[in-house]
Parts: sequence; C-alpha cells; structure tokens
Amino acid sequence: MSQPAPNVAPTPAAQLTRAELEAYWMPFTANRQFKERPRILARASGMYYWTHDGRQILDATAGMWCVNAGHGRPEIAEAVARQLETLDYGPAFQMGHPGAFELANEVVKISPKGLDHVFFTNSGSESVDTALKIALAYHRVRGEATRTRLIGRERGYHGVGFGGISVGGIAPNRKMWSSSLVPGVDHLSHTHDLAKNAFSRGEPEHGAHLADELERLVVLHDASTIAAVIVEPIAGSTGVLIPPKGYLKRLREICDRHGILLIFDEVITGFGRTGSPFAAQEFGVTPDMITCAKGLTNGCVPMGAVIVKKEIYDAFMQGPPNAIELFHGYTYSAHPVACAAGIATLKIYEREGLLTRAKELAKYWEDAAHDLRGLPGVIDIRNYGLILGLELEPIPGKPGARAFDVYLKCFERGLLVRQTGDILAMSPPLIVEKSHIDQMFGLLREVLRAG
Ligand code: PXG
Repeated sequence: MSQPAPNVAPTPAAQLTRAELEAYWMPFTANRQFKERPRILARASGMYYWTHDGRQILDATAGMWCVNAGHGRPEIAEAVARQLETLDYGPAFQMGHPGAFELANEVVKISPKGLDHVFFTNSGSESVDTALKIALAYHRVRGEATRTRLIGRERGYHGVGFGGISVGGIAPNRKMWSSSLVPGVDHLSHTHDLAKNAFSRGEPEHGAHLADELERLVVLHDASTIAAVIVEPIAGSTGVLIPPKGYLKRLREICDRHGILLIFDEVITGFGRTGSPFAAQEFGVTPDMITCAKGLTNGCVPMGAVIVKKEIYDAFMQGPPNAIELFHGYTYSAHPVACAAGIATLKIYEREGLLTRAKELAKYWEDAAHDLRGLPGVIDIRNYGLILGLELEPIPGKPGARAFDVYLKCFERGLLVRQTGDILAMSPPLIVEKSHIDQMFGLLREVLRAG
C-alpha cells in the first residue's frame, strides 16, 4: 500500500526557521497558528504526499479537489516541459496558438450537448466572475439590458472575486467587503436540512421545493430584472451539500420559464468527481454555462474555463466582424503551458476512464463512509460519487474546533482530509483503489473513536 518516497531526503523546507516563514501571507490560513507548527509538503506521487521530514501522507482530498489523475503524472510534466521549450508564452489578445484551440475542442467533447464554446481563465474565481459578466453582457447585447440581477445561494462558494463573493453565501468571505459587493444580488436558501436528510446516501429526499424560492424572487423583482442564477450542483467548500432529488431540474424549469440563465459552478464537481464528466450530465440538467478549473489541468498549472452554450456565444457574434465582441480576458487566458497541461490531463482521463471511475467506486465509498455512523460526535454522513461530507457535533462555544482537531490528528497519522467548520470533507484522486479507501476510513475511524 505505502509507496517509497521519491527522494525522501530532507528538503530545504525542513530547515526553514520561524523567521523565514514570516514573509509568506498564507491564504485562508490561521497564519500565526500555522507558523508555530507548520505542515510543509515536499513531494507528491500517485495517491501520496511526503512532508519535508519524510512522512508519507495519503491524499484523501486530491490536493484541494483538483489532482484527479493523482500526483506527479509524467505525461503532464513532459507536455509542460515540451511546451515551455517550444512556445513559452504568446499574447492572448488578437493572437492564438494551437494548444488553445485543441484544448477548447477537447473540453467541448466531454461537455453537455449544446455547451460548445470555451472561454479560458486562470482560476475558479476568474471563471465565476467571467460567467457573471458574460451573463450580464448577454442580456444587454440581446436588448434586455434591464436584466442585471444575479441570484446565488446561501452557503454557496464561488471563489473570492467581487462577483464571486457577492453571489456567494458564506458570511466570513463577505462581511469585510459588505459595502462593496455587487449590487442587486439575491440568494436562495441553502438545501442543508439535517433534521430531514441526515445520513442520506446520494441525493437526499427532501428539499426540491426550495428551488421554488426562485419563483418567489421572480414575483418580487420581476423576471425582466434577473440575469442569472448560479449554484454549485454539489456545494463543496461549505461542507458538501448534495442537491435534493429533483432540485436542480426544478431550478432549470423555473429559469427556462423566465428567460433566466442558469450557471453551474463545477469547479469541484467537474472532471469526473461525481461519476460523469460534469455534474450536469450526472444529474441530467443542462445549464447555460459551466464554470470550471482545478481538475482541468490536474491542478498542476493554474487554469479555469467557462463553457457556454452556442446561443450565448452566437448572441455576441453579431456586430461588425472587426469589432471586439467581449471586452474581457486575461494576460494568461489560454496560457500555452496551461493548455499543454490541460490537453495531457484530458488524455489521461480518457485513457484511464477516470471521468466515470467515481461511478464504479461510489457504492464501495458510500458503504465505507456510512460504516462510520454511530461513532462519537458524528451527526451526519453524506456522499456522492467520490465525495464525502462528515459532520460533527460542534463543541459548545467552539465552532470548528472539533473537526480541526480531527483534521490535525489525521494529518499526524498520515491522512490528509479537508475541514470546514465542523465538517470533514474527502474527495480523493480518482485513481484511488479500494485498498486506499479502506485505509482512509480505517484511519478516520480510529481518530473519531479516540474522540
Ligand atoms: N467555485 C467553486 C465551486 C469552488 O469550489 C472556486 C469557485 C474558486 O476557485 P479558485 O481556483 O479561485 O480557488 C472554488 C474553489 C475546499 C476548497 O476544500 C474548495 C475550493 C478552494 C479551496 C478549498 O472546500 N474551491
């Protein structure tokens, strides 16, 4: 099971002093706590990380939901190296390179039917802000400029751009910037209902009616003011919320009825996590746009994308042909190195059947997960594809402390999980074997049992 570390000799990171840790302001991290007891990763291969002091860590999170083909894939490394030697960079505006077109075509091949144009970004946050901007511009170019309202959902995570935090529904991500959020945003209720849905396997039974809140918002604001609704098919960062049966379909129907665009934020659900290439296919609901990132390049070069349906792209291709249609883009849109990584990644996914592998393992994963029911403090276990959310009873007055403690103990014992509030999340690389699953849940069981 365990793998020899490639070159486990201590790396320079092992010698970092407390002072040397200071300059790097770490994102979404308790900097002072971390720097007192740093967790430094030095290497990765397959299903494993190795820390700077040579400890092996089983990766139950695919990094942060992104390393779907496992770590250190030589095919990607070689493609990236070749690209750097051939064409390191080319201007993204008014110029192209073959990889950009090839990757767009490959992404379209695995996308839901009808979503056939791809706008490249460098992250999930940029994908979200890009999709929101396309939605607003789309209505405008079609002569419906009053459609400016954006609808998100409580507990939604859509990255950290101003658009993303505006439609997002996680309070700490918003409150510092509350006066600067995008105006005219409303939120649907989240779908988390432990009283009715605890310990659901797959899609929970209760909650489809929550989609009807969109009808209520249409009555309140009038459809002619609403541009788009954005939701994660499965909410990840907030602690794994699986959509109730029928919920996404109902959202789609209401959007259709009122000319509202539906955006699925598939930054974590894209590229095989649910058992289909995208959650849209898995749940049989086709949105108007998909935002993605992470697994697009197996996490190894930053890249994101917005996949849009033909009608949206075509709506922009109307004016004089020499006019720029969309005043939006990044220096690194379709960066040649990211495209090379993306093409190599999609080839691996196809060759190894990784975009549907989660379906084959889902039952085994589900049974292993629900076996933890009854352990001290476990108030919910929820799962879909190769995703797990495990919710713990909070320690009174210390929200998040219990799950953080479990996270630390797992890490000390050689298992990387994610923690958000009092919820633990697992989302292993899609190359995971049953033996790894046994090891993950065995270790988690021991840590939870010890309390
Ligand atoms: N949308 C969704 C649905 C995401 O999950 C983003 C947008 C932003 O992507 P970037 O690339 O800008 O970070 C995300 C990011 C976690 C976790 O463990 C999830 C994310 C990031 C970090 C941690 O839940 N998702």
